[in-house]
Amino acid sequence: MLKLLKNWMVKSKSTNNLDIKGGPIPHHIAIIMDGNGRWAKKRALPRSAGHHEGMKVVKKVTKLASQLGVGVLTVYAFSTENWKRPKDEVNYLMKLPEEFLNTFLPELIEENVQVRIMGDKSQLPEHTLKAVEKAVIETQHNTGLILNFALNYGSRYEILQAVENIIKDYKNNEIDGNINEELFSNYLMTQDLKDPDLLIRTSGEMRLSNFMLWQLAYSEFWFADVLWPDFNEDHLIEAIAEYQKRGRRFGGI
Ligand code: V07
Repeated sequence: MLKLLKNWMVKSKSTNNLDIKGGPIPHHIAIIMDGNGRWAKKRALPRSAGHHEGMKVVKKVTKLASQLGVGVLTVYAFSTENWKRPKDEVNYLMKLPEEFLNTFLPELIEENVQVRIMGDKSQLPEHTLKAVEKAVIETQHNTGLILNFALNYGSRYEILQAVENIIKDYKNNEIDGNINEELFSNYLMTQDLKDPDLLIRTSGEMRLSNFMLWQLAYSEFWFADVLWPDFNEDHLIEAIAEYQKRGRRFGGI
C-alpha cells in the first residue's frame, strides 16, 4: 500500500506535495458529486457530456481511495429528486451504471473492490437494475474497498423505511420497544457500514441535499470549489490532509 502511494506521489504533478502518510486515513468517505451540468455548459456541451466525464472521475477517485487504504467510498450517483429532470437526461443517466461497469468492472475486480448499491431499487429500469445486481454479486466476496453507489437514494425516504420496518418487526415480536441508535442504524440502507468520517461535496454548494442525514451526524465536511469532472487525485489528497488537521471529538471535550 505504501509503495503504491509513493508511486502516486512521484507521478503526481501536484505542487503542494501534501504528505498524508503520517495521519489517519478516513475509513469511510462520502461524496456528493456536484457540478457535472455546469462543467458541460461552460464548454457548450450537452449535460450528458458532463455526466460522462464525471463517471470517469468516479473510477479515478476509487482507484486512489483503494490505494490509500480507504475502507468505504459512498458516492451519490442519483437522488430520488433527480427523476424531475428532463426525460432524455434521466434516460442517459440510467445508462451510466452499465457503461461504468462495462468499462471498469474488470479493473475493479482486479483491485479487489466490492460494489454495493443503496437506494430504492424498485423504481430503476430493468436494464440498469440487472447490470448493477450482476456487479454486486460478482464482487460480493471481494475484501478490498467497498464502492457504495447511492442510486435512487434519498435520506428521508431511507429513514421513513427504517421506521416502517421497525414497527413491522415490533408488531411481529421480533424486537422489543427499546429503540436505540444502534438498532436504528441497522434498519438504514448503510446497515453494517460505519458512518462516514469525511463528506466531500464539489462545485461550491454547501447543502446536504437529502444525503445520509443520520449517518453524517459527526462527520467532517469538506467543500471543494471545483466541478466534479475537474476533481482529481490532488483534491482527494487535499481533503484527507484537511481531515487529518481537524480534531474529531464526537461532541465530547
Ligand atoms: C453517474 C457520473 C458521476 C457523477 C454524478 C452523476 C452522473 C457511476 C455510476 C454507477 C452507478 C451504479 C453502479 C455503477 C456505476 C453512475 C449514475 C450517474 C446514475 F453500479 N457514475 N454514475 N450512475 N454519474
